[in-house]
Amino acid sequence: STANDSSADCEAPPPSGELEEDNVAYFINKKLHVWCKQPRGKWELGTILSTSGEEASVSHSNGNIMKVARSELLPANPDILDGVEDLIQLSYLNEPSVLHNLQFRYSQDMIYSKAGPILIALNPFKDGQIYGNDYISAYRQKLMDSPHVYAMADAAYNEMMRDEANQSIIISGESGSGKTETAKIAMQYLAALGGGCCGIENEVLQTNFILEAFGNAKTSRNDNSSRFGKLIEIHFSTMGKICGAKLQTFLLEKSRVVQLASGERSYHIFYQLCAGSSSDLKERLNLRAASEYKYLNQSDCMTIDGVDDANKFHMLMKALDVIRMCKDDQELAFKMLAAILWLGNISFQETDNENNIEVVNDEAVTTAAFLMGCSSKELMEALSTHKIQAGRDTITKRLTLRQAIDARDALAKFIYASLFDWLVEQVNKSLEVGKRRTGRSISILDIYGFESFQNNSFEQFCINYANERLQQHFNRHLFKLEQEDYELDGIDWTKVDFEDNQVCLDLFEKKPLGLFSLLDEESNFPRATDLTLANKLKQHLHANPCFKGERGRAFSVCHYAGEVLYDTSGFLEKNRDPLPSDSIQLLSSCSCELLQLFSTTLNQSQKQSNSCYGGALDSQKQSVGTKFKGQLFKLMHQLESTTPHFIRCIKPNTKQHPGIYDQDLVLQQLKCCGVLEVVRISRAGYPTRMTHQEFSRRYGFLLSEANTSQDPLSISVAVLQQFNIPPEMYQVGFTKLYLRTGQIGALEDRRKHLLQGIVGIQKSFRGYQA
Ligand code: AOV
Ligand code: MG
Repeated sequence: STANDSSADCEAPPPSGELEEDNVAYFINKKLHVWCKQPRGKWELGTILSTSGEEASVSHSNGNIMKVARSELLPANPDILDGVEDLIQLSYLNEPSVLHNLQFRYSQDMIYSKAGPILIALNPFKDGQIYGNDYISAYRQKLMDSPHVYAMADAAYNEMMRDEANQSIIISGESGSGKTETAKIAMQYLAALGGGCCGIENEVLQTNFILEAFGNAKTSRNDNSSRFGKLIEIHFSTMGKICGAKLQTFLLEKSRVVQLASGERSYHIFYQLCAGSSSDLKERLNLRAASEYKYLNQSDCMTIDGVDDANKFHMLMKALDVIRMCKDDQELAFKMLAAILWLGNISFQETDNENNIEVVNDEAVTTAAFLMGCSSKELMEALSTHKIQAGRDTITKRLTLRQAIDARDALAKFIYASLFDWLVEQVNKSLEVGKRRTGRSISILDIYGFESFQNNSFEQFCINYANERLQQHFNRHLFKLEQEDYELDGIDWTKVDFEDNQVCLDLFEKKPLGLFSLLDEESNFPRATDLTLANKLKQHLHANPCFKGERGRAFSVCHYAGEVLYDTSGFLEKNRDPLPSDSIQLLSSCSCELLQLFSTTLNQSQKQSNSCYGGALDSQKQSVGTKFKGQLFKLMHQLESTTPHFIRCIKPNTKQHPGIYDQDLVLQQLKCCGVLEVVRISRAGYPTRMTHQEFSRRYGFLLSEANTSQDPLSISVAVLQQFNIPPEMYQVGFTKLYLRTGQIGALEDRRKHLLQGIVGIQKSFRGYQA
């Protein structure tokens, strides 16, 4: 144990947040634990034996004594604080203390913790038996109050009912950290509160299954990775029962339909369809085994351990029934999937020496054309030629192999993305809220967290921008909460500093000189290359402190979560996301109703363009980046009218195994998801808050002179004075006492000592009696 074995010398300076000159002696004296940074970055517990100059001699728990630089030491919390539920309760809020506390809890299967208003969820990678109806009612009846998704969902629900204010639960974290599972757990809680009528709450839960089939895939980091962002807005009746819901999705990863990394799969639905469809359906769609399709077999991975795709397909069909999608529509959707798979098997051959190609007329072409409702000839033409209108004449140009492959893949991607949007629309129709109410909804946002890899491309660029926006929302909310609290209680607010990330957001959003604007400008320019883009960015943005030009096609952005190096390769193409006019033409002439619908929707959003082979972005078409930015603005606008609740999911290891806690990995995520930022903000302020009643009850008896006043406020102030707590370390509010970090430690220490003394006396007294 730490602090109870030395004589009470209360004139020693109370420890402040860091290990500083004036409290090292205190630590040595009291043999208090410190964190000691090891050569490989890990932190280990030890006690300081002595110091000389900038060096300290530290003894570790294994008996080793080492010389360490003083700067490598941080104060550790007393054992009594091991595993506290809220990190803010820690006397010392440094990185190793936060890491240790979470690890301590994780090792005891306590996967949820709080950091002030945030819920931290560590992925257990096992069924912890902490969900289900018994737990739901325990939280509902306040029989349990330890940190849990249920507790947060309950708080959101109660606030909604009490204030008639819309709520949001914002979940973020990196891939595989548990966002989607957490969202489902929150929905499960809300659904258990009951539905208005006809099992609408069950419908809401079933949507998860449908969305996951079409929008999730196995990646190297998560066997069930969501490849899109999702906001579900759940509406409640005046009685507090679910009465409808609305889904919004963001930025589906289209490239996965046509291109797979090794060890990864395409969207679950393709494998489910191939494995689970009835022989009748197989015949109607001319379906083969998944391994016979190039879009699927290009990766070495066709199955997922422990997952039965055929069974999943049956569950999917049930879920589609639950949301009342008619069998005809279901069949249409499956037909589109089969068409995509057959499109992928279409191949090309060169016709002459000039690199001109034609489509190989085989089963792939006939089946794809049949499923799409066009002739093989029409399909072959659209994939191998480009028609240009020149006055009254039409000039037909043959495509090169690269162009033909791109045209084929663009068509497949377009059909899949349109199908996904259509599906979301069908789900929304089925969950539609009768009359649009406000004031009684809870929105749950499950969106990709900050990403920083070796190689970061356009996807990371968009994702990280989204996180930058969410981070600002989060900071402002936190700031507001703190400010309200302080001002209400009459304490001096100016002594607290916050940082904002507006400069970084400006870098992305400013017009005309921001990342998105410049990217669009360059996308409009036919001769532009990724290199000219990079140069343009460097030329115009070098003055922004969050921007750094790098060598060649690269640039860096200083995000709130750290610096990320982006490679502009592919940026222009991904931002333009072209679909050749010939393909658009083809789609509108197909007899398949869905394809007609898709092409009409496309035409509504963009005027038909003449060319995309020049490389330019069609002037009428919105770029992917701009569209995403627009969606995000709308999202932020929606969220701003809600009371937010934040959940940060953390992945304790990359192996997806239970019981492994990788400190470095956790630390890096705590940084990325802003938990350390909260800790920092709390440290800047006065994290320890106790009402005068609580404080005087807990520490009043430590006063050496009996205080004549019974008033809790004057007792509190007397305690602070007796223990020489410097005035800059606390503020006295109307109702509460606000203390800087670390201050409560010294008082607790004193209190424990005195209490132990009392217990000791009682024990010996009892012994005497016996
Ligand atoms: P993600 O949504 O954050 O990743 P998931 O929610 O899909 O991550 O979680 C990944 C896996 O972790 C799940 O399939 C479960 O096996 C396990 N898991 C997560 N949370 C829990 C929990 N509370 N209890 C038990 N197991 C859990 V991504 O969608 O990849 O960003 O794009
Ligand atoms: Mg997910």
